[in-house]
Amino acid sequence: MRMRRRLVRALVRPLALAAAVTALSAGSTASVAADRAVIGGFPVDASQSPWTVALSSRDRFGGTRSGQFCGGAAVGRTTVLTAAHCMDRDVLGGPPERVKDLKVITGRTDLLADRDGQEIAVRSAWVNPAYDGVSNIGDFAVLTLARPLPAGSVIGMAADGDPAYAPGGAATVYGWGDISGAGEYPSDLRAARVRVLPDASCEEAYPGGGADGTYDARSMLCAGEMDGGRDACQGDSGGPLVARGRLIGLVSWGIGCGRAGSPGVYMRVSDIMRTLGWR
Ligand code: 4AZ
Repeated sequence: MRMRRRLVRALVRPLALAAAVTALSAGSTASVAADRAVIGGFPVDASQSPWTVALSSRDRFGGTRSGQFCGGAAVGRTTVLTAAHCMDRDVLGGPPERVKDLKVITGRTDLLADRDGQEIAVRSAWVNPAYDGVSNIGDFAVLTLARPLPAGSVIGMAADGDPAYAPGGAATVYGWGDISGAGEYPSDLRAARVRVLPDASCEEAYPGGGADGTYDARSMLCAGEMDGGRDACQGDSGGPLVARGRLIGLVSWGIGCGRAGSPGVYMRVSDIMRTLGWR
């Protein structure tokens, strides 16, 4: 495991992933899966967060966990927000339109339960052209689906000035990502309760200038626990951070997962709305 990394990777290691799944299904790490989560989380049913979708390509990531490699948040019946870095060439092996089986999965708690929920093809992917993989600024993309998601799958976005962004407030992050920071991918959806943190916490943790990203308070949101323990991790990228029932963030980056002094960094949804002219 790399101790320091600029996270910006979805699941770029399908083989490590397959090994982790084997370990989980063999039961050797089942207790870890049972009591941790995202990092420090708990299991949730897909019906409790119907706007949390999995991004999938079995061609690219293998079929065991339904091809899941990132998360996404449904903000319209045919519109899903995710992270731009999930659409990177080094994640997908080429531009998204070349990934013929790129889909979102809705209504499936357990990625091993291939028949649960629905798989909906991605018709087109718009990747923010201003995304900068060094600072991590602008890490979002908009997926347009070939068919609508089921009714009730959409979450409202918190506009600029919404109290849901206030530091100290409770928020929840959802995903199928690494539960330990060591490449242990669960098959079931999980969630972790975190807090919205002051921008200063992430400005201190991520001042920029090195190989790590740079925290930009205008377009990013800082969340987690200063003592660590609850956080998003690899494979959760693009997925939702929700407060007061509204979408406030998309999982983007951080150093490591759940480490004290290194909170999670999210794309700030109000700034995505501003950039897209959605208001
Ligand atoms: C990742 O690798 C990643 N702790 C996403 C979020 C966080 C860390 C890593 C936040 O995609």
